[in-house]
Amino acid sequence: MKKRGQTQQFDKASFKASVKKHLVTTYAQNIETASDKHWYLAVGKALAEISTGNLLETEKRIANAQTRSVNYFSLEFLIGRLTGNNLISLGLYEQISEAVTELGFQLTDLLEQERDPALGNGGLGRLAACFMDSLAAQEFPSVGYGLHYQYGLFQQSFLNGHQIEFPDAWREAEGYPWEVQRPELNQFVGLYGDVSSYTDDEGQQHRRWNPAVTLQGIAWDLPIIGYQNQSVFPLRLWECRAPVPFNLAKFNDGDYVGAQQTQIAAGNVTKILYPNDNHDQGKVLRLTQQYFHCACSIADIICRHLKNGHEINSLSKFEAIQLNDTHPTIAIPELMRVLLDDHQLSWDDAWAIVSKIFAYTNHTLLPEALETWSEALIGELLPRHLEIIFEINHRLMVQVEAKWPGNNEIKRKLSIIAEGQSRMVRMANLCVASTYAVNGVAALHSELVKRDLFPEFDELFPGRLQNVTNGITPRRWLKYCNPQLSALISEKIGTEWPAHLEQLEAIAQFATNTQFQQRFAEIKKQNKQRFADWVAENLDIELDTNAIFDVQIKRLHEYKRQHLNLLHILSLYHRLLNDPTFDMHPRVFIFAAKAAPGYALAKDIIYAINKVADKVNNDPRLNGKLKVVFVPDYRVSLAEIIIPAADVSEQISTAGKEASGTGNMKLALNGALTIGTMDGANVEIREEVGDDNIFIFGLLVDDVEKLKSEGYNPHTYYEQDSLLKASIDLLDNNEFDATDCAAFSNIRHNLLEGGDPYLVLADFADYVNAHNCIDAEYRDQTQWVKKTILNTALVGKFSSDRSIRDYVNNIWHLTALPK
Ligand code: 26Q
Repeated sequence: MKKRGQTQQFDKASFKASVKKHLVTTYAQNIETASDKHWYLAVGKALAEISTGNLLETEKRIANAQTRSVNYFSLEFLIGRLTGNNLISLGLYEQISEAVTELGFQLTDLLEQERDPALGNGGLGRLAACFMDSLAAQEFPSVGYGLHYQYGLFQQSFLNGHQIEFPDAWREAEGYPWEVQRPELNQFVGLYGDVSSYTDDEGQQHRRWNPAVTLQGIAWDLPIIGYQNQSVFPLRLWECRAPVPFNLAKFNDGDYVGAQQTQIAAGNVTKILYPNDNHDQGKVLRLTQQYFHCACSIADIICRHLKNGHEINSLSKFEAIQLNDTHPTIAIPELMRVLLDDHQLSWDDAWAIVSKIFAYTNHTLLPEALETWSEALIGELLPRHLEIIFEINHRLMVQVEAKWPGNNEIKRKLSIIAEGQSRMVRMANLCVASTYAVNGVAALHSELVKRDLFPEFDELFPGRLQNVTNGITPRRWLKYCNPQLSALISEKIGTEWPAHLEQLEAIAQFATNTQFQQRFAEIKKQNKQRFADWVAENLDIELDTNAIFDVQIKRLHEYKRQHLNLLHILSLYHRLLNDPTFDMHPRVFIFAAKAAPGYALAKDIIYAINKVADKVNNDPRLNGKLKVVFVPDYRVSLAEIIIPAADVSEQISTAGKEASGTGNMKLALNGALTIGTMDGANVEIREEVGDDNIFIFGLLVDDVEKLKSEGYNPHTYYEQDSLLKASIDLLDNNEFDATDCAAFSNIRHNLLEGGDPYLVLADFADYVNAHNCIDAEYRDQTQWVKKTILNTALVGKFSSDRSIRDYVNNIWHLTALPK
């Protein structure tokens, strides 16, 4: 047998020939005149030749290993640019760089040509991408299933401070070089129609769904390349098209245009990613997307299982399905339907399989984000699935009755169907009832899932509710995005750490070593300069790299409290102008965030920050001590240059609201100190880095609940804290915006008259205090640098490799492919 090496065999001459071939034959460009963009595309295609070969090899190895695979179902995969990262995984970065230089280009320039595939909103989608990377790095058999959206998350720009949105055609005109179609895997999907009964030859009663509409699923694979191990696993994305021939009857009637109607409708299904984050809207098209995704993916899994020579009854032995939040929940009744109606299994046999295949990850406790679908809508779109959901619910209610006889209150709470004006299907309840494991995404969050969200389910199904703390891939979020720090670390502790992040602990011993501190600090400075150059070039704002770079980068949401950060900035502005004794180290506040297009207050907060930025950046009275930069169009590739440049990481959600956060992990890994509440994974970051190396402030989860139940009144804080009053009043006196103060007064109104639902005012004083500590401690550079080194050293736990091993050991029960 051919031995598989650690890194890819490489022949520079044939690679260069392949690039040229693609330039001419795939992209129809002349070698002499082709642009950087076309050279990038051709390099991508030449590399994809290698990864596609390895993908097929890995597929065979999995089939031969006769082992269990996990199928990660997610409506979002926020993978970021692939080329640079894949070069690292292939172990070919240096060689390709050389080859590209010989072709007359700089590899780094070509890599800048790649658009981010923005097939996700934020944390949940990025988590899915990190998990795929870690599955491949550790060679656990896996497939990611998602949607091939034509347009990813909107592109954001600012017009007079207001967010405006543009469609994101991430594949551009030429297509994405890394993707490959798999026509033999295409699927058909039904929708609408009715359900009928029939009796088979043996006198058995069956149900049959007769869909009124059929869609076609086109399979596209993106390669997930294992870190220096040559295994490649598919991220399989389904594109929806109308099946050909479309409406033949109409076509033959001469209604050529009418015959294409269905094609137009089918084209809508995967046209666009919904831009909501932590908010459910209940749109038919969204449910159609979810079902389309699940039907294609379930069909693909079963095809693979049967093709590998297995019986349908052994499905759960070979396949696990992880549901990334409730978004793909409809896969549960879909698999039941296929087993019952297509494979004619009994309910009990089908349920025995289904209830051993699915596991569900919960990412939120926010009520507005818990998905429900109207019974009427599901009944219309998926009539057979509604019947199956009713039957699952009926059996659940029988179990509840057995455990709590006569207790209708618990029945009402646990029921999959919520009673009310219009009956709703609760997707989270369906998940908990049908899966063998449910997990939260950080220790605190998982406790709250048990204590507040599903206490009775926890009693009914002991052990089902678990925790798997999130993680991030160290390949993209340290090795790739921070090459200088990576080189320094490798120099000290060897080169194995990207695959074994716990080894970083060994650099803690250098935290007080003066020479190491100097080099660490110098690298931070250079990363700050790299970002400052980017800001100067793209936003025309000059930044001083001696200032503290204070970073809040994440979706814009009230619970994340960008407006608390804004109030603190206003307090500094107020003090600089009104308190002659006030001194502060220069600070740059860096924001990047997209607001959901329909989220008015979130957009007002963006506008207000932009207006404050305009003013403070140009106010000579501030002596350059205060700068505010709102970087437009936040995306993975921007995070890759902001994160290594950060001194301070803002993780300031109201306690109990942020399930985990993962930006907190990326920033700490790159040596930023966290200012944060006791929320989500901040709690565990504090545990790892120690209290001296993090700035914790604010109410705890229990304080929040107590304060709310006692009747929280923001006015008392406003009246009693003069700095808070001065800061809030700045929102209302045309200081920053002479023309349109609506945004400012909306924020003020939300905080004072609107009841301040996220307790911004209650946490303000403690937040300001924590910032004062940061200011004081930053001035002692020796101490500060020591703390930043310890942050990098002590966050190895947050590698997504560890998260994946937790899933593997406690939930999926997989074995890695043999070497
Ligand atoms: C739901 C219904 C209809 C349309 C869209 C949605 C929708 C889409 C995306 C609902 C939620 C999301 C995304 C949620 C999300 O990103 N949650 C974050 O997940 C991270 C990974 O676990 C956590 O770190 C964050 O704390 C959590 O907010």
